Amino acid sequence: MSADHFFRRALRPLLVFLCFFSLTSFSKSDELQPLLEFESALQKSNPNVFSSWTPGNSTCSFSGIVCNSNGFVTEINLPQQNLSGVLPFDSICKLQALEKLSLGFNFLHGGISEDLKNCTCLQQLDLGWNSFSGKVPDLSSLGKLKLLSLNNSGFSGQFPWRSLENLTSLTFLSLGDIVFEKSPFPVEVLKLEKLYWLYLSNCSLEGRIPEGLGNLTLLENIDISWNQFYGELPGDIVKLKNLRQLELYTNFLTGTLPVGFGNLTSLVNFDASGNSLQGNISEVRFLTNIASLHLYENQFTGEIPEELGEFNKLVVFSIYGNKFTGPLPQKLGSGADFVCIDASENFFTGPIPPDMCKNGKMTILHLLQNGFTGGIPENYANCSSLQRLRVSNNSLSGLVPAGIWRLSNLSAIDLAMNNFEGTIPKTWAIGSSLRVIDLSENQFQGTIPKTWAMGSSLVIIDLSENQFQGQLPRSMTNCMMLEVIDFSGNRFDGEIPELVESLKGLHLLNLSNNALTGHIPPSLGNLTSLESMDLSQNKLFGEIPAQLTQLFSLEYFNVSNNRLTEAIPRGNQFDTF
Ligand SMILES: *[C@@H]1O[C@H](CO)[C@@H](O)[C@H](O)[C@H]1NC(C)=O
Ligand SMILES: *[C@@H]1O[C@H](CO)[C@@H](O)[C@H](O)[C@H]1NC(C)=O
Ligand SMILES: *[C@@H]1O[C@H](CO)[C@@H](O)[C@H](O)[C@H]1NC(C)=O
Ligand SMILES: *[C@@H]1O[C@H](CO)[C@@H](O)[C@H](O)[C@H]1NC(C)=O
Ligand SMILES: *[C@@H]1O[C@H](CO)[C@@H](O)[C@H](O)[C@H]1NC(C)=O
Ligand SMILES: *[C@@H]1O[C@H](CO)[C@@H](O)[C@H](O)[C@H]1NC(C)=O
Ligand SMILES: *[C@@H]1O[C@H](CO)[C@@H](O)[C@H](O)[C@H]1NC(C)=O
Ligand SMILES: *[C@@H]1O[C@H](CO)[C@@H](O)[C@H](O)[C@H]1NC(C)=O
Ligand SMILES: *[C@@H]1O[C@H](CO)[C@@H](O)[C@H](O)[C@H]1NC(C)=O
Ligand SMILES: *[C@@H]1O[C@H](CO)[C@@H](O)[C@H](O)[C@H]1NC(C)=O
Ligand SMILES: *[C@@H]1O[C@H](CO)[C@@H](O)[C@H](O)[C@H]1NC(C)=O
Ligand SMILES: CC(=O)N[C@H]1CO[C@H](CO)[C@@H](O)[C@@H]1O
Repeated sequence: MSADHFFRRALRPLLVFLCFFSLTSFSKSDELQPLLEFESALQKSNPNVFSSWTPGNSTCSFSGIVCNSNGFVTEINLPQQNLSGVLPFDSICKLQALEKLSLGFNFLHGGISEDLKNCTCLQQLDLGWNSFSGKVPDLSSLGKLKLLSLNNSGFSGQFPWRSLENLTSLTFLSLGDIVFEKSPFPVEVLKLEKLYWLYLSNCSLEGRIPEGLGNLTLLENIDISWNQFYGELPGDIVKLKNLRQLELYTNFLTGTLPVGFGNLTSLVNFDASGNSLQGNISEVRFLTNIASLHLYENQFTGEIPEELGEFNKLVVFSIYGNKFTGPLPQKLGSGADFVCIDASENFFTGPIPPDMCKNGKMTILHLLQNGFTGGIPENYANCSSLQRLRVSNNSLSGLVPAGIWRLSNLSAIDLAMNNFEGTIPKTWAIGSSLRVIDLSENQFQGTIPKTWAMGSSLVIIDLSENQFQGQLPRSMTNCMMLEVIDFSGNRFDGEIPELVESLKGLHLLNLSNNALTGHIPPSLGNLTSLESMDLSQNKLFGEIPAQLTQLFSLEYFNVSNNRLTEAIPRGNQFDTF
């Protein structure tokens, strides 16, 4: 950046002078007409913006207009003004001293005419976030451009990549989120030595990423995500010592992180997720400024370097869906305002790092499907910021720290497929944000409090395959948002409670493999959204209530292995089961 600053300060007066030198017969008064044409093209969309744009006022006092000391218009600054209409480039480019056209975040439509090539003094062309159409015209006469921002502007077709060859002053190039014609990586970019910003995300690029990016040593941001790049990362990117953000996600990249990757010590955000990268990430241990590290859905192997536990800026760490092994660094997250970890679907072993919520900021703790052992560290019992606690399919065991059940911001608690034991506290007041409780396939035992979950916003309750006993709670009859109730594979006894029609959204009711007795309540016929009802392997008796024939959504119905007198009511949709 310092070189760029120098460039701006030292050369700006000279450029202005050069742009003026050619204006022989042009005078200030000639600038009113082009501006009024600009106004009339856009005015209807937001008259307020143009209230000062009247012939009675000096053009230089029009809102959004900046003039130089000689009274010539150098800037049109009207970003985020809800402007719509077609830009009259024939008029705009009559403003022969125009250096900056900033109209991002509007609703401009139509195309850019060839007249743009007359805007030869332009240094900043900012038209991103608009609804233009058609191709971007040749830009090679805009040799003074430093900033070209067209991201998410609606253009299409082939971008004039060749023009970039002439735009050697460019420091900021943003062409992402545009459906261009497919193109290989534009090699013209490799000559733009002043670039610090390169945003080419989601703009139909394909093929290999060439060597040469490493020469653009002022780069601070490279975003080439959401393209179809394949092959290996160019080895020379490790020369980009100023790089703060490197976004490579959602491509088809293979191979390993290049040798020397650890030299990118300025990196703050690194996202390589959704590729097929492999090898270890041992060089990441040098990237001590990293705040956000996304490597999920790749083929990475090896251990997470112990040094990541010392990183005191790391707040988001997402590495799910790889082949990592070994333990997580036990100090992970302890030195930072750590917010989120997702290390699911790897082969991690060892204990859960205890201090990730040390600063009370953590919201997501996802460690599903690994080989973690030990318990849930006591520290998380006072992590009141926690919203999602999901550790299913591990080898965790022991008692769940009591405070966990009381965390009031939790929306999901998923402890399934572990060896947890103990009881559900009698006083567990389900927080209003809790949607999912999955305790299935553990060793939980004891009874469920009668008024448990009363009036909550739960969507899924899965307590299956534990050793719970006693009566089913009556309370969930008024959990209006419930979609899944699975209490199967426990030791519940007593009768099935009346489940009233407030459970309109219930899709699945599984009470199988318990010791339930009594009749099947006719009120189950009120659960009109039910797709699956399994009451098998209990001690139910009597008849199947005729009301159940009203369950037209039912696709699975099982009442086998009970003591019912008649298996299935005749003459209804159950005949098909
Ligand atoms: C000049 O612009 C101001 C708003 O900035 C407006 O109130 C005023 O009416 C304009 N003057 C004339 C003569 O149009
Ligand atoms: C643009 O429109 C939105 C929605 O109508 C409005 O909230 C906003 O204030 C407008 N902005 C300007 C600068 O007029
Ligand atoms: C550009 O400027 C030249 C000379 O001022 C003029 O003749 C021409 O019509 C303008 N427009 C285009 C599209 O070249
Ligand atoms: C672009 O640059 C080339 C080589 O530097 C030059 O010959 C050509 O005139 C330039 N094009 C325009 C339109 O300025
Ligand atoms: C890619 O860009 C197109 C066009 O702007 C947009 O519609 C789409 O949502 C973008 N995709 C992503 C993943 O951002
Ligand atoms: C990068 O710089 C090296 C050394 O200055 C040079 O040999 C090479 O051609 C450059 N690569 C590109 C693609 O410009
Ligand atoms: C990383 O930086 C060190 C020290 O500056 C240097 O010796 C080494 O060659 C660099 N590695 C790579 C791969 O560029
Ligand atoms: C990581 O991979 C590199 C390159 O394959 C290898 O040299 C290094 O020993 C590996 N480091 C660890 C800790 O496995
Ligand atoms: C939780 O309690 C432990 C021990 O009392 C304390 O060190 C930690 O800072 C607390 N965490 C939060 C988020 O309050
Ligand atoms: C549990 O994890 C194992 C691997 O550890 C995996 O094979 C299995 O599919 C997972 N089970 C479920 C139900 O996700
Ligand atoms: C629920 O079903 C029972 C038995 O079929 C019926 O008598 C009752 O009216 C229904 N309840 C509601 C609230 O619809
Ligand atoms: C990421 C990026 O380059 N975003 C740019 C998108 O366009 C707007 C308006 O031109 C710019 O302000 C952003 O910087």
